[in-house]
Amino acid sequence: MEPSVDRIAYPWGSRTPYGRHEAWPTRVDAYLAEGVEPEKVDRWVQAASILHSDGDAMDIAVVGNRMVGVRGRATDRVNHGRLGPKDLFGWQANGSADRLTRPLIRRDGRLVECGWDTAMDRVVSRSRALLDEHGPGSLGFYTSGQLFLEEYYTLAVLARAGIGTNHLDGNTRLCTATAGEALKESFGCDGQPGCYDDFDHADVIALFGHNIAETQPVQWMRILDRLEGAAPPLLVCVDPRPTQVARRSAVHLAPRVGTNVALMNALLHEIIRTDRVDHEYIEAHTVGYEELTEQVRKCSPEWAAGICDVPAARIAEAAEILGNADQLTSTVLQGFYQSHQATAAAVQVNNLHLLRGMLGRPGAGVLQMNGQPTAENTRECGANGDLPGFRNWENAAHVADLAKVWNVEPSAIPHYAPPTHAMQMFRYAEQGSIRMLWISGTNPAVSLSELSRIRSILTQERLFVVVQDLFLTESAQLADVVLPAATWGEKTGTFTNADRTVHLSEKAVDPPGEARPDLEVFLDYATRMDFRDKDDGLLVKWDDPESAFEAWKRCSVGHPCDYTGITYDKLRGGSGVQWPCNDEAPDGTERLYRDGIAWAHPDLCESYGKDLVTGAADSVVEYRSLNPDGKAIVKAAPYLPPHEEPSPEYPFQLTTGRTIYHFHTRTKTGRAPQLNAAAPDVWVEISAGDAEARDLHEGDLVEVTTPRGALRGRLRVTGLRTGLLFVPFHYGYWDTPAGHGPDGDTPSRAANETTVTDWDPVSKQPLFKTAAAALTLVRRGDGATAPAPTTTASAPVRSGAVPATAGGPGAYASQVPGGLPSPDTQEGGIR
Ligand SMILES: Nc1nc2c(c(=O)[nH]1)N[C@H]1C(S)=C(S)[C@@H](COP(=O)(O)OP(=O)(O)OC[C@H]3O[C@@H](n4cnc5c(=O)[nH]c(N)nc54)[C@H](O)[C@@H]3O)O[C@H]1N2
Ligand SMILES: Nc1nc2c(c(=O)[nH]1)N[C@H]1C(S)=C(S)[C@@H](COP(=O)(O)OP(=O)(O)OC[C@H]3O[C@@H](n4cnc5c(=O)[nH]c(N)nc54)[C@H](O)[C@@H]3O)O[C@H]1N2
Ligand SMILES: [Mo]
Repeated sequence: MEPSVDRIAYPWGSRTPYGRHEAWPTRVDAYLAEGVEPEKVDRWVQAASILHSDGDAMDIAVVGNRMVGVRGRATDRVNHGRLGPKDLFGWQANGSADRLTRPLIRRDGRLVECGWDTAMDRVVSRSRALLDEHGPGSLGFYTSGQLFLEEYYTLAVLARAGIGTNHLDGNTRLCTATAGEALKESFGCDGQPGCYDDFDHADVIALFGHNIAETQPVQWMRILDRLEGAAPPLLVCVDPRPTQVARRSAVHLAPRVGTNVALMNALLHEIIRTDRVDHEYIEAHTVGYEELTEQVRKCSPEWAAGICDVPAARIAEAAEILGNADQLTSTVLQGFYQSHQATAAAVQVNNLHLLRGMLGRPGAGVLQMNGQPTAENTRECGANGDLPGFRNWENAAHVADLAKVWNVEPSAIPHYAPPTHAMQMFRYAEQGSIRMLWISGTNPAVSLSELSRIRSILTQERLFVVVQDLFLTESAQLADVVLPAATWGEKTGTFTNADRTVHLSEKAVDPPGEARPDLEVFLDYATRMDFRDKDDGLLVKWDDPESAFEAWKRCSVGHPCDYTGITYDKLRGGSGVQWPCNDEAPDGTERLYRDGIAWAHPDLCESYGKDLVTGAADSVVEYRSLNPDGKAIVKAAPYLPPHEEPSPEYPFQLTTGRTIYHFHTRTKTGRAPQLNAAAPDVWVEISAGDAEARDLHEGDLVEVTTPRGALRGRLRVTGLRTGLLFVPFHYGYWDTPAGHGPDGDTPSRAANETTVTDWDPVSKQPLFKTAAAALTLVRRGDGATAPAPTTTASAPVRSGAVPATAGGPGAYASQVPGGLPSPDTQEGGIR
């Protein structure tokens, strides 16, 4: 028997310690459904995880036409065989009995089943009528960070050059818009500078608003293994909650939410004051250093302490560690990206790396992290608010080049204004100029801010809504046409993780019923709409995943995300490959900017930059005069207070986020028994001090109210900072007894009932992390406990008071090599 571990109780499994600059040992994790012996598996089909941006490579075990388990791929550069809890158990959702198997159309107010012809006819006839009557601007496409590259590229071609609409964006707007924007502001172009291997070499790892332990658990295993090996790294954590990352950090800074820029400016102030600046690097590779020096001159730790409510000495200590690092690796995610100064804050992390010359070598890298598994592809393929291949919509040569690839006139590609961002698309739909919204692979009726508003937009009579999904989600229930999609494991395609690693994910089983891969749906639409190029040839010239991939390669030639050296065959059998991959780099590229900044030249850059306070775009003339030689741009920003501050009526700050066991709106993880049981319902986290002051206790049923709405959940008393409440945003209404919370019989439980319609002026990413809220007691818990995990940031302050989270017999997964997890890495109740 292979050793096995309850991977709900021990999400990170056991340790395989390794020393600095050594290779991370492999550990192959596998889980097979109960009763399935390894020798009974018919075949193992290569894939990668689709439940976060890590890109954990895995094989799917198949018996007949049924998925029965998964196993990590030892040869892959990303995970060296390891899988996280969602990887191990999440695949079960594919086989769920309530999958959509036939298209649905709304007839007399109700959704009824129909055939594909009927459904597509309805979509096509509405598209045609709108094009005739209202023009291309009346059609909008809101897509995902969870489809495959081939699907986004096809969608981008048909929406931009087929329909000719500017209204195409992804839920990546909610997710990684700031990552892309921060990279453009600093380096002139999107593209992740660092990679995961940097964790092997770093002596300091700094995590800015990133709960990597829960949201990329496999990379956290890597960091845990380094912490237990020779020459462990020092961690610096910036997060208001006591995450596992915070618990293992040398310095944990827990700022008031929404004050990241103040904190960053103080850290930069200290780096400059103590002259830990790599002046040679600054001179050779950057512009803008003087402005930054000026901006942070007065931002002492004492100044920031007053704003962030973090001791000045602690800030100085963090700066000391960052300033003394030989090899600094930093990661940034939603604690920075989903707030009012998102881009401004994320750019200051880039500045830290530029100041310290920490770029382009092992261990010296910044990861402006992605969240979703395929968000990178949404961005590269131009299915977000950008043009494909990181082309600059304001640069006529870039548009002409794209037009050549597509064989259309440049005027056929809308570039009269910036591509419309998702928040604006919903505004246009609200106001009536967008009259058809095709939503694929996202569930805005749970994931967008201010849900009462989203529901009222989607249910308008004049708006024709198409939803393409696996399940009858909260959003699908509001649609006019529902298209049943095949997903991961049921279709073939590629996708790219947060460190530019491209994986192939192959079809393992047939989709249920008449469900179709998204690519087929988009191709079918293109055929029915009869989109043509300028020679009257077909606009979309491919007909399957591999030919779509080959078409994308032609679009990517000579661009940062150059895929020309990658083929499906190259991706089979071994490890994923990092772009750029071409003749000069046939095996892919570990790090960007090894030989200086490559894509910031005015003729090459993806963007001419924006003002970090107002978001106003700079002109090409301004950019050329600022950065004629295409160096990195050190861009300064002043701190501005959050838009919504606590008041007597709403005395708390409210932030939202994730738990390790669930993915987003739980359409998959809510249908995987082990994952669902670990965190079955919403909860509300409060600090011990606040709980005591208000005589509130673990398990009390409370209501959280903001000017937008309210939700109810049981209380968990944790070590998060005073004055703050936290609510996970995973819980919508599909598995509650009666309809949508606020309109139905069940009280609402979706975090986004309370969040605000507001966004970062630069990246347009919505503000899910900062709001002000009131808290009231609804009912005493009387011995009940919150349905929150004990293994994570949600651990109760009093361990022992709450039963420890465990998965039991159904959650044991094998690990090779084995060994038992050490209890001291599992703070929070596991004994
Ligand atoms: N288990 C799991 N993993 C996931 C996902 C999932 O749903 N579940 N989703 C994937 C996706 S799409 C994404 S985008 C990523 C997100 O990954 P993360 O960004 O790591 O996750 P979040 O929980 O949204 O936010 C991270 C942290 O931000 C902190 N925070 C809140 N406000 C502030 C602030 O003002 N300042 C600072 N410094 N920190 C703050 C929170 O306390 C929280 O711990 O995860 C990916 N991985
Ligand atoms: N309050 C709050 N709100 C947030 C956040 C937060 O931290 N706090 N985070 C934001 C972030 S970072 C993100 S990424 C979003 C995520 O928000 P959503 O994108 O709305 O969340 P998901 O539940 O992942 O929705 C994806 C949908 O696609 C379907 N799907 C899965 N695979 C396929 C496929 O292959 N084809 C098709 N057609 N459909 C598929 C799933 O069933 C699901 O309904 O939420 C955002 N909202
Ligand atoms: Mo995300």
